[in-house]
Amino acid sequence: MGIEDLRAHVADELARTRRRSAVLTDSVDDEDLVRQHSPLMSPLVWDLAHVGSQEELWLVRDVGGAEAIRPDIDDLYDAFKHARKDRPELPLLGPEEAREYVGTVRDKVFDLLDRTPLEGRRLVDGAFAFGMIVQHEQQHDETMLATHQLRRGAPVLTDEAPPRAADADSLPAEVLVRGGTFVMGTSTEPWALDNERPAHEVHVDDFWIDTTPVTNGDYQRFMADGGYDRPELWSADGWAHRLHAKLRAPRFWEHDGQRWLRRRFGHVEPVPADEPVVHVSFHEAQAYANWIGKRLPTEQEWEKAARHDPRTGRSLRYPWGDGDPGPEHANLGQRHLRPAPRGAYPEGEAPCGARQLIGDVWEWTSTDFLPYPGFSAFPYREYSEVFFGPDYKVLRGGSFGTDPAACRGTFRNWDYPIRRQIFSGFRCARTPRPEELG
Ligand code: AVJ
Ligand code: FE
Repeated sequence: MGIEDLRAHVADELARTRRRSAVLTDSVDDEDLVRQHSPLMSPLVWDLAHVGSQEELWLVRDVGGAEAIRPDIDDLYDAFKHARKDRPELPLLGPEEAREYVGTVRDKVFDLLDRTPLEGRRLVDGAFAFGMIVQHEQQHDETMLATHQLRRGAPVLTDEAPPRAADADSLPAEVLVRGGTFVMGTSTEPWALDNERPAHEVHVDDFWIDTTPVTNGDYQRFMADGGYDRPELWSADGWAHRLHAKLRAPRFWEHDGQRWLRRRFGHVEPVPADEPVVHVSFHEAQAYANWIGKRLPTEQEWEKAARHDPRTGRSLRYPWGDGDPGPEHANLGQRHLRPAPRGAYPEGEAPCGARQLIGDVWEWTSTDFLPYPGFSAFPYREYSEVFFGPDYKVLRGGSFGTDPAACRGTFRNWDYPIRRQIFSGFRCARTPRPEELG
């Protein structure tokens, strides 16, 4: 892409992303905008002004070298200074002030975009800082969508039904990925964040991986078989959490005496058996995997299933190849506010035959969030480095709430193993028995 095309592309992405942020914040009234819908989440009005504040810090000040617009509010919107549960008590900008502030910042960013060379990947003159800010806002759009899911009251968001695949019923339950090395991570993907870098070779042994994510129907069989009452299926931490939090079903499920219903953005509906299960914690995913005699995939296995092309030995950008995600490939971008039925998106299939690796639900892996060999924090330690360690588990693939520009075959998300207000699901993997390999 030439520099002028890149400039137009960045401008389009900024504008497109802001339109989604506006839908998420203009669709509720002021009372809902400033309210805390769960102690796990910020008020929506905090996310909105935080998006503007990061854009002011990273682009207007650091890249543009311009004077601060609102130095008095830096602290309020610093995610490290105040826990989410404490944010409603802060003297936050009100709805109108927040909208005006993000608009002022954005005007300055468009001026800056016009005079930035956009060459290379340096913070001061490259396109990366703009790409990072676009992705930061998109990540908050997903966070705000999760807040919408926690909000009580009538539906305010609209969506379309996701597609169904004609061959869904004939898919195998699992596919085999042969052992060997592959290239994990990337050194060339322009908008890849620091934790996805650098590209490095990894050896992975033979493994089976589920063709699709585990569905609600599968998960209900685990529940009906006493899954929530059998400590031997859970890790020690998982079982302690299961008892403490009184878990008995995925988040947002309710039993009406006859059947399971789920709340979904203000709708209450029977749980659809053929949709990937969503709003489960790592601990629940792990218990399910134990129950069915499998395990969660490692992060390395997940990425190999999603990217390795055995015909060429190369790692693809996405399961379907190197082209950007289209609506035919994956359920991304908040077009559908639910996962697509099991087996959807045949055109998004990976070389190994697995489907729905990108989009639909974030998939828990068994791997702790750690740096790749050769990692270097860029542009700030606070994006990922401060989170590395055993407290966070890696999730892969993005969800229906993730923007296509904020998700790649290499993209890494992370969260605490107890979290389930995010759009999290999983698929299982297992090590082959010798007689299965031939
Ligand atoms: C990558 C989703 C874990 O929301 O904590 C947003 C993204 N970082 N603002 C988060 C993020 C700073 C991050 N996750
Ligand atoms: Fe943020």
